[in-house]
Order: sequence, then C-alpha cells, then structure tokens
Amino acid sequence: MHKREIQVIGFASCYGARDQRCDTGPVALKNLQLTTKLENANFDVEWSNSITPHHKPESNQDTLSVILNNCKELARQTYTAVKANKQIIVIGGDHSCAIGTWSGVHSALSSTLPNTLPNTSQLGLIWIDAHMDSHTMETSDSGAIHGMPVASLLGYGDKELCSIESEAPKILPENLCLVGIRSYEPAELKLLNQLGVKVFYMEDIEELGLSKVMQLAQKHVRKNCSRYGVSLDLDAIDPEDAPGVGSPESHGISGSKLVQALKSCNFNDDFIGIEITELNSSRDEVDKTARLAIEAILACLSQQSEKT
Ligand SMILES: [Mn+2]
Repeated sequence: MHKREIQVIGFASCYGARDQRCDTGPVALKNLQLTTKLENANFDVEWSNSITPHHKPESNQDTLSVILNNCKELARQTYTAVKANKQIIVIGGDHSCAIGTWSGVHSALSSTLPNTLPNTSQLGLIWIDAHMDSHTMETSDSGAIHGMPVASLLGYGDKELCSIESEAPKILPENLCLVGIRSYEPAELKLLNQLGVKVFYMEDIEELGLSKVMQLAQKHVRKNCSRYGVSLDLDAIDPEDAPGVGSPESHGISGSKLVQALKSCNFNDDFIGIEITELNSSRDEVDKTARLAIEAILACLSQQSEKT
C-alpha cells in the first residue's frame, strides 16, 4: 500500500509577536499524538528537530536578525522536503515563520518545474487569518514581524526578509487569496488593493458560507499554479473555539465549519501542505485550540489518506 511521505517541521519561535508565548506549538501538537494520528491516516511521518532562536533578542535589529536566521533555516527544510516530493506540515511559532516556509517552497518549485524562467514559480497560497499581515517596517507601529509575512512574500518590506533563498517575490499577487479577514490597518488594505490580491472578509463568509468561500479560494490559487498550500493563523477562528492564540479577534470562523470546509476542498496531489501558526498554549483551555489545530491538519490531508 502506497503511503504518502510527510515532513513535520516545528518552528518554536515567538519573537515576531508582541505576546511572546506562542513558541509551544510544536511540543503541544506532538504531545497530543499528532504523529500517531497521521500514521493512522496512512502517512509516513518524519519530524525535523524544531527550529529555535539562537538567543533572546535584545533590540529590534537583533529581533530581525534572529527571525531572519530562523526563517532561512526553515526555508532550507521546506526546500529539502518539497524537493524530496514530501508534503509538509509546519508548526509555528508566530506567523513570521511563513516567510521561511514559503520562500523554501518557492525555491524548490522554481528549481523543479519545467518550462519556468529562473526564479519564478507557480506557487499558490491560501492565507487563513483574522489579520492581513501586510505591514512593512515603514507602516508598522509595533514593528512586530508577524504582521509582515504577506507583504514580505509579495516582495514588499525589509529587503533581507524578502530575499530568503532568492530575491524574487515568492508569491505573485494573483496567486494569493486571504480568507477570514476582519482586523487590519489602512496601509495594509492599500497595499493589497493596489496589487489586486483577492480577499474574502468575514462578511463574505457570512454571506456565502465558509465551504463555498474555501472552494472559491482554492479555485483562485489553482488558476495559474501547479502547486499550492495553506497557511493557517489560528486567530482566524473565533476565540470561543480557539482561545489559545496570541492575538484573539472576536467574530471569527467557527472551528467545526473550518474543519468541514478544509475537508470539502479535497486537497490532492498538487497540495504542498499546511502551516499552522500562533498557537499560544498558555491561553488555551484544556488543549481546545491545539486539538482543533490537529483536526484542521488532518482535514487538509484527508483526501490523500483515503485514496490509498
Ligand atoms: Mn497571521
């Protein structure tokens, strides 16, 4: 029986966020038997050693350099996994890890795909989040890097963050789709509107239903792309269902509807994997959020496990 290979990579860093307690994600999910659950779903599972900050940063500049180093390391790991034709699960950490995850995936795809120009790839990304994460150093009041990964992946903001693996933008605006947005600042909206990035706000989800929105998002990112993935910030989910996050925002997505919608997407062989971020165990209620994170992971991978 053919088993799909999956690489699980922990990114145990929280220095991109103001609330610095979201580095427990990898340990929390491991303790809740993520490995066994994936094996039961017929995956061949390998865990990498978690990526951890070298030291506690002492200034904004130092924070940038610590995150940059961690993201470079993460990018090498996702690069290697995708090159080896494995699917990936990245467990943050704060959402700054996305800069590393998708830079590495971009690099692997642009070196693998036939008929593509150097430094281009057809990577699609569904970004599920309460926030736009589209700040740059210039527009951010807090300077928190977990508010910047979308801008960085599009090629805007700090030059070093935009240049991991290569100087090319990692995601083209037309290949990105944001889902669940309900908290953002004018500068972020301006950037995404200028670039024409597709955004499904909470109002759209209320109107169309989450399953429909996720199917539209999937169609959108598949249009030009041979491969695509999901980046899930757990704060997209309503704090009632996912209290264990760093920056809770009320009026979010229902946890059970998210799991159902992810299942209904039937992610297939063109699906690269999922990144789960911002789990903050110290605010969690009896592992409620961590358990939901595991359900979301399994929902994304249900199609492949049933097929075998
Ligand atoms: Mn986020």
